[in-house]
Amino acid sequence: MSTLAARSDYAREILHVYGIVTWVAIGIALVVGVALAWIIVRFRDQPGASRVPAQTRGHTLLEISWTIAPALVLLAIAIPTIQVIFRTQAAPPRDALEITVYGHQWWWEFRYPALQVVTANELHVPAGRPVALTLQGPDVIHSFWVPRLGGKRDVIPGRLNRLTFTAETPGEYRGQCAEFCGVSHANMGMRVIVDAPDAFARWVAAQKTELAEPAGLAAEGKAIFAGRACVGCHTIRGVSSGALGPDLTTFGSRHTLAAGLLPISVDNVAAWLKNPPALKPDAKMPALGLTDEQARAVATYLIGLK
Ligand code: HEC
Ligand SMILES: [Cu+2]
Repeated sequence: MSTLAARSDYAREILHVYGIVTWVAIGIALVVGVALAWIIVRFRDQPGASRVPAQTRGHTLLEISWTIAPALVLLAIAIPTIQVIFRTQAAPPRDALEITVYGHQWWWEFRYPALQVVTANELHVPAGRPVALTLQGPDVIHSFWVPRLGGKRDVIPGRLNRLTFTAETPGEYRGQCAEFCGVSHANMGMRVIVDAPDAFARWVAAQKTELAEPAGLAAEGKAIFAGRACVGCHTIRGVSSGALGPDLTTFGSRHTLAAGLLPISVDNVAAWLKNPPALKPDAKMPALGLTDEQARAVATYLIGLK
């Protein structure tokens, strides 16, 4: 999660301004440091020196120059900064992939309206194509931040913020909510998976294929899921249509559980289902009193959804 290893046009723009500010600051620090060292040595107390050195008041040239010099420094920083603000706030190109990002306490929802795909916590984007994120939120302020790709941009209830970037290199990039949003703010991670264009097309196709009817333990899990409150909060295409929690239609194709909290495995998912707030403080999914066997059956069913 380093802003210094930029892998998108947007992140490079920010790094460019960051570089200018850093070099300007290093230059000023050198001038001040050298001048200070020189003054300390040159004007140190010496045997026989008079106690009070000559006093200067109202030196016009000095006062004008230390007003103009900082103004020039600020100008040198402001020009590239303002240019970058305009470049990164420009309307997204026409061929951009539209994605709506919802920041929830404490997980991320990603909707691809044109592709009719909905997922959570792991955002897939194609390399080399601009993506236009629209950020919005139903509860409190969050902030979308994937240091190597883009952000921070706040996710503000009642307001649409935009963030456009083109990811360069396929790979996995970690992100994190960057605006304190409550008890589990630190547990509100995300991953952006940048796919080569053909891999992205395969991922989209996989999100939309008909789900196979489960058998054995997974079939038991499906029956438990369908008979419980789960259906009121979670969507599984063809099974339920809840909207308070993440869409689980292709839960098994994700790598992590509950916004990057744990890797997905039968043990971890079963532990989550038995008592979510025990793993993630104040999680908005309640413990629903599943037994160990029931939790394992549902976990097996959910992991099979891919
Ligand atoms: C009151 C609504 C509610 C109910 C009922 C509920 N959940 Fe959840 N569930 C949520 C919320 C909200 C989250 C996101 C929690 C977080 O990550 O902070 C979640 C997260 C999950 C996750 C992790 C999803 C991911 O993408 O990482 C799974 C799996 C899950 N729930 C399964 C279930 C199952 C199975 C049931 C029924 C036994 C159930 N839930 C009942 C609201 C609910
Ligand atoms: Cu947060």
